[in-house]
Order: sequence, then structure tokens, then C-alpha cells
Amino acid sequence: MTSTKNLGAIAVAVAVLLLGAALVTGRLAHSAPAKIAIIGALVRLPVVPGRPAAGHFILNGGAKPDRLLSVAAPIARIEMHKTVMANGAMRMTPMEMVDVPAGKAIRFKPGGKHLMLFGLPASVKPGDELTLTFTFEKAGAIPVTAVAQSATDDSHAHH
Ligand SMILES: [Cu+2]
Repeated sequence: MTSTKNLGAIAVAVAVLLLGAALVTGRLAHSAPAKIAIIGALVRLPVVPGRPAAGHFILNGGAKPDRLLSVAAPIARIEMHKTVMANGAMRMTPMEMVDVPAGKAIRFKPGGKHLMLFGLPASVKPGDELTLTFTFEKAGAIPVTAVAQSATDDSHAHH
């Protein structure tokens, strides 16, 4: 014995479920496919002119694992470095490549992985924008705009 009142309640419940499903699928359609992304790129200029500059950024992994093979710029020679402790001292060693796991964030920051830019012209001033080309094994070449920052500006250093 089903009353019309109950049928009405069921209809509302079904409508809510359908609406919910539509919202969920809509959201999925917008978020996929996740792409590799480089955010917050900056180039920290050297305290002493002529010394190498450092490059910092956050690398967000995409939907599939990838590898960062190189970072290049027309106006400097760039190496990827990591900082390691050896005999109680911090040392930097070059990295040939950096594994980028799917969906993981890798921070290139002071005291950790970072870029080293050699031969950057002294004419580059804080606020200037430099184009760095990130080359990945699968994603290919991705141009990234990095903002030059004074060595004494620590507004980004505490991440
Ligand atoms: Cu270094």
C-alpha cells in the first residue's frame, strides 16, 4: 500500500541522487587530465655579481609519472643540483634527471634541490622575467616564466 506522499518523497530522493551524480561527473570532467605544472618559479640573483644564481619553484606531478631531464635558458648555463650532507658539511651535487611521481609536489628550494644558473648577465635585475625551458621525458618542453629576485629578498624563502 503505497501512498502518493511516499511516491513524492521517492521522486525527490531520486532527483537529488541524479543531481549529485551530475555534479560529481562534472567535477571529474574539469579536473582530468592532470598536467605537470611548474609554479612559483623565481631566480635568486647572487649576492656577489659573477657568482651563480639559484632557481627555485614547485614542480607538481601530472596524471602519470614523468622525468625532468633539463632546464635551459638562452642567457645562462643551468644545472640541476641537490644538496647533500657529507662529513657534516652541506655539499651540492649535479642531478642528471629528477623523477616526478604522479600527483606529487617536488620543491626546489634553498637547502634542497635547486637550479644553479651560471653566467647570468649582471644586467638582470630584480623583477625581470626570465624564460626557462623545462624538458620532460614524456611531457616534452614547457616554457616557464621565472621572476628574478634580489638575494636579500627573503619573502619567498620561508616555504
Ligand atoms: Cu647548487
